[in-house]
Amino acid sequence: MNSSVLLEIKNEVASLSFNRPDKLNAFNREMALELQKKLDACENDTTIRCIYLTGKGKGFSAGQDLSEVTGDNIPGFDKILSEQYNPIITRIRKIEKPVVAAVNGVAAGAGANIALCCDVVVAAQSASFIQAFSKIGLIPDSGGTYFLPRLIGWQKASALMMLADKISSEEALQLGMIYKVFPDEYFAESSKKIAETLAQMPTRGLGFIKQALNSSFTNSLEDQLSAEQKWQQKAGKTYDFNEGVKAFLEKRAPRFRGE
Ligand code: LHQ
Repeated sequence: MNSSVLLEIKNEVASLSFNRPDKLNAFNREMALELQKKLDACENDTTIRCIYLTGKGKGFSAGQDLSEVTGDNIPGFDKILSEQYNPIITRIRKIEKPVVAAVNGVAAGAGANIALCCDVVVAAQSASFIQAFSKIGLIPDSGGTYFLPRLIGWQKASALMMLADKISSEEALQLGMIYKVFPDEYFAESSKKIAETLAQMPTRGLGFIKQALNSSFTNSLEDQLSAEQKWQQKAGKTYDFNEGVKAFLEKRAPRFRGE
């Protein structure tokens, strides 16, 4: 049976592709648990230095598979969030490796918010983003109410969450929601290149940048300065820091190992 999340490793990049294309890669329980399992495998494999998340077919992900949340025997939303979505978001933020979201098509509901919690978010020209939740009486979950106001500001986040407007990748770029947009015909290649570049950089340093950013919006200045001090000390003890400085002084390209 084809897995709902495909894993391919090449050039030290682990590509994870959502694989329910007939449903625009909507998440059923199995797919949410499979994504968690594969994220764990990527975290533990030291040969993987960047994770690249994308979708098979036309969509990135349409969020929760709505056919699983109707009828009499549905699990409570408390269970769905604590078992399926919250662990995906916390894993992506905690993994000390860069995670690139390559949004190849529509990203709706939890699908959009999984993309937005990643470290670098790029989208194809024809992709779109929609905080679809309010259309069915729900609130943005999967970190939407945390990341979106931080990315684009309170007012725009509030309006997008309430109106559930579908916005193009160009609009998302202008709002500061995502990093770059690439033409559809070059999207796979251009987005993968970003992941491959990150995979050759000082992985541990990138992981520390991520940890420092995680605390940035909730810390006081003093606390954040202390956090920087803590992560910088760790960064200064890595092989790659040593190699980076040596290479600079020797006027040659560095050969980082991710150590
Ligand atoms: C789908 C879905 C889908 C099933 C497209 N489910 N089949 C957390 C906690 C607890 C409960 C609830 O949820 C959550 C988190 C959430 O994510 S809530 C938000 C859930 N997502 C949505 O409400 C989005 C629903 N989908 C849409 O609004 C549209 O499909 C979008 C805007 C994503 C794309 O529109 P189109 O490009 O026009 O595609 P389409 O609507 O024709 O969809 C293509 C197929 O995919 C279609 O199936 P069919 O058999 O008719 O070809 C859809 O039924 C199916 N599909 N989203 N979420």
